[in-house]
Order: sequence, then C-alpha cells, then structure tokens
Amino acid sequence: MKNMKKIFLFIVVLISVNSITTMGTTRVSSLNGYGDPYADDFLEESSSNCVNGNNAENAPDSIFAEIFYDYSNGELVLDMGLNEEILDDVGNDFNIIAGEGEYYVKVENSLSKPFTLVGLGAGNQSFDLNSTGFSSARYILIEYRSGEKVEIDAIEAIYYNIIESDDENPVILEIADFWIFENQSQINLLWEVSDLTPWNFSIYVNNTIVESGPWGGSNIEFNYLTQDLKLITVKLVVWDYFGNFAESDVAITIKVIELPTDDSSYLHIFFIISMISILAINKRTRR
Ligand SMILES: [Ca+2]
Ligand SMILES: [Ca+2]
Ligand SMILES: [Ca+2]
Ligand SMILES: [Ca+2]
Repeated sequence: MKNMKKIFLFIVVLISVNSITTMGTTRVSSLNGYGDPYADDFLEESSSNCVNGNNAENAPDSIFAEIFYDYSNGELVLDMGLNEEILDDVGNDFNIIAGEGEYYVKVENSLSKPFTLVGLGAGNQSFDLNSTGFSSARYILIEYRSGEKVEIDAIEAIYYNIIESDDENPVILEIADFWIFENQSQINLLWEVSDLTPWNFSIYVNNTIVESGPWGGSNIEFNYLTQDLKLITVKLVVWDYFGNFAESDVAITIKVIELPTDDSSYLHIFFIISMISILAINKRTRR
C-alpha cells in the first residue's frame, strides 16, 4: 500500500507541474506622467465617428487618430490631464499636429457643457484661446469638417498649467490581507490611489520587483497567476513628481487542499486520476 501512495503522489505532482505558471499583468489607464504638454487621454465615450483615438495622445509620433463623416461629423475628445490645462497667454496657446483633412477645434473644462469653438484648422495649426473667454482649457474637441478623413497626430500646449510644489504623499486605499485555495490560481488586486502630481509606481511580489512604470493618477490593477507559493506579499509603491511616496502591502495566503488520508480513498482517487490520464492520452494519440 505504501507503494500505491508513492505512485499516487507521483501522478499528482506530474499533473501539478503541468499547471504551474507565474505571471503578472498590470493595468494603469493613463501612461502619462505629471506635467507634460500633451493630451493624456482619448475620451471614447465623448467621441464619435473616429478610429484609433489613442493615437492622438502623448507627443507627436506621426501615428494618427482618424475622424470621418458618417451621417454626422465625427468628433474626437481629448483630455490634456488634470492640472495640465492649456493656458491663455501672449499669442497662440496650443498646436494641433495633423495630417489630411479640415477640422474645427473646440474647448471646455467640463464634459457636461457644450464645447466652445476656437477656430478652424487644416494640417498643423496653432490656436489662441484668447477669443473664447477661457483662461484655461482641459478638454479639446476636434470635429471633422471636410476631406476624406481628418488625421490627428497630437496636441501640443505652448502654455500649460504646471504645479510648482506638492508636499503631500500619495494616498493608497489599503487592501486587507486575504486567503485563497491553491487551485484558485488568479489573484486580482485593484488599488485606489490618488495624488496631485502622480509620477510613477512599482509592484513587488515577495520583495522582487515585477512591474514599474509611469503613473498618471488612475487606480492601479494587478493580476497575478500563481500555484507554487504558500504566501504571497504584494507591495505597491507610488511616487509623485516631487519625490513623496506611499506604499501598501497585501498578504495572500494560499491554502492547501487537504488530501484524504486513508488508503481506500487513495485507491479511489488513484483510479479516477488514472482514468482521466488514460482518456487524455487516448485523445492526444487520436489527433
Ligand atoms: Ca498632459
Ligand atoms: Ca493666447
Ligand atoms: Ca500620434
Ligand atoms: Ca503629492
């Protein structure tokens, strides 16, 4: 019977080895750091008749968002970023870097209000907030006017808001420690994090860094797949632009599923696993 136990454990180990994988994936919706003159986010819900709107985020790279006409003029709405609004100063205040097509440019600071027209553009064009009555503008709407399509590469502020100091640490809403069974391999964590001047983040699993990158101030999501550890400690560290930081740990205990101890149960399980293995081998050889 001792041999039987050994054979049984060997099969269990074989099956387990097959499924051991470790992986981390993180989602941070805005990948722009603090204080840049470009659009941080394409706002899909506020836009219409446009494709690849994300291509108008960040610095110019000759990769375009496209706006077109389909029963109505397409509209692309971009968010320059909280505390990174375009400011009205002497002369033109921002540039639109564009390819083909002719377009209207409108601005607003609230998504629940109608946008105000700044001007008309074709290709690369500079605009002045002066005539609109806005001293600053966070949201920019670009509307199709004519052509086969309108291509937008980027928005570049000439004058823009920039916070000069920040003494506050970022705030992380703690996630309580928890446990899972060993067969529940996916761990999903979502931290609510905020700061005035978000800059970057790092995630550690058992003191080893697994992810890091720019942080634009949005919540941070982390998915981790594991079956070979008994205790996982995940640490999030976030920094702001002025070097203030915050960190938060969450410990996840992986509970072993107890195996039956008497020999008759072993025999039962051994029989079932053998049958599954035989079926699986049969299936493979038939392919
Ligand atoms: Ca920005
Ligand atoms: Ca101006
Ligand atoms: Ca682009
Ligand atoms: Ca701060």
